[in-house]
Amino acid sequence: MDPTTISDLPTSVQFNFENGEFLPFVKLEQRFVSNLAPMFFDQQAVREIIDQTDRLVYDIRYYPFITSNSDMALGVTRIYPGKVGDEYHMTKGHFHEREDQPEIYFCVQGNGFLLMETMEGDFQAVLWTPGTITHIPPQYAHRVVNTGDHPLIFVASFHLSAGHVYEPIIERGFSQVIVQQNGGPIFQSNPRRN
Ligand code: M6P
Ligand code: ZN
Repeated sequence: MDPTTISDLPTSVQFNFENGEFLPFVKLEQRFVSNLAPMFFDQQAVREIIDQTDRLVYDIRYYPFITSNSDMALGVTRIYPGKVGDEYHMTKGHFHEREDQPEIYFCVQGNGFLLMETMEGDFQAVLWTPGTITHIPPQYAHRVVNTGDHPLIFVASFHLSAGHVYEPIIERGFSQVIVQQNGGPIFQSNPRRN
């Protein structure tokens, strides 16, 4: 990220609880269905969306609070409501490259689940409502799923040096997926693992 943000002085940004934006921010990333293509299990639904009009699934605003000897970062993610096939919109999900790096996620707005899973297969799902704050221990992959009708907004705090590892998620995904059935979310074992 932008090295010009290095500062050894206290730094604040102003967060807007209504829309999840904050100012100033250093980087905005947008992730469309095409960027997440391997993450969804219904590949035909993915292709249909990409062939028609690719759709924004979530965006992330970042601020790296880099000092001369620390690398704390802030990320605010907004997952827009929607589904790919029957599977709800979600983040890619990732492991941290460093095995000693946890993260804190704070659900500000919206409804859904935080999925966490270790390489050994310990799977945990936490129901998320506004105000839920979860500590994600090191070595748990983490993904947020928006099962509501409104944007799900969450604040993340992590070290930049933690790193992101996406390969295991691309290859196998989480052990459970969340799909809509009879108008509400249900968990199913991931068809990609069968
Ligand atoms: C949070 C943080 C970021 C992450 C983002 C989106 O803001 O955990 O590090 O990049 O969510 O998650 P993902 O990279 O899994 O799509
Ligand atoms: Zn993380």
